[in-house]
Amino acid sequence: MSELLERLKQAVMAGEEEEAASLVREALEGGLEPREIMDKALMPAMEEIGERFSRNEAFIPELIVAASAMEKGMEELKPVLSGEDKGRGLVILGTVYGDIHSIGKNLVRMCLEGAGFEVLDIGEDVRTERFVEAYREHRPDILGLSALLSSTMQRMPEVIQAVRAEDPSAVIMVGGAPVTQEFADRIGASGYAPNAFEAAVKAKELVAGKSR
Ligand code: B1M
Repeated sequence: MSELLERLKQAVMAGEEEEAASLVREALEGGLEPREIMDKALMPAMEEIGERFSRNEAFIPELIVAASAMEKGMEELKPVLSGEDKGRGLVILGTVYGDIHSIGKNLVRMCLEGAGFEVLDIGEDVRTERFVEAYREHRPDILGLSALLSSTMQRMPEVIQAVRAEDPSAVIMVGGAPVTQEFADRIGASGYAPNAFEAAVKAKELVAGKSR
């Protein structure tokens, strides 16, 4: 199996979409859990391509094709992640303004849906006013903010402030590679999760806390 995961990692890094999808199917058929496939092949592929990018050994086009292959692979995980539970509540999810990274957010969406949440994904590069509008219109149980850049994570406090001006009890969860628990606490977020699987766990805790 580890050889299969290594091939999957290489396929994602090379941007081979069909190969990535087929290897994810093969891994699932072989009995691997989605989390293992994520942690041992898909995530390491993105980390390695990101590191190569930092060293000027890979460039934006390579990042883009790797991202597409990653998304293709993730699509195969979707049916397996979707659970039977429904009706845990509504989450509005978006990547903050100035940030077009979508993969992490999409994976969080899939895991939340799998955990029984309805998710309204309002996309990437979302302006603060748009978060407020969506919050006002739908009154979600949780608002989820994602950021992948150390510059754009600085937008999060602004969104939290604006949404809390609308509803002081708004429950807001934050995450993304540069975001930490310490940062989340400092900006007054209600919750933080380091990855998509933990995001589903944290979201359940947050709605349970709300109903007490
Ligand atoms: Co960009 N990029 N990128 N990029 N990119 C990073 C993030 C970077 C670390 C690469 C590097 O330099 N090593 C670096 C950021 C440095 C920093 O600020 N700290 C970077 C940069 C610099 C840039 C550009 C500025 C490059 C340029 O143009 N010069 C540019 C910015 C564009 C913009 O947003 N304005 C840019 C562009 C891009 C692409 C468009 C080419 C592409 C994105 C394609 C897409 O998303 N559709 C891209 C990619 C692919 C990456 C890397 C390689 C991979 C990101 C990814 O998808 N990871 C990334 C390097 C890396 O991460 N190692 C990099 C996989 C994904 C599943 O993980 O997104 O972390 P992640 O999500 C996790 C957790 O963070 C968490 O759960 C997810 C799943 O477990 N999580 C949450 C995420 N959101 C959450 C929300 C929650 C809870 C948990 O609650 C609501």
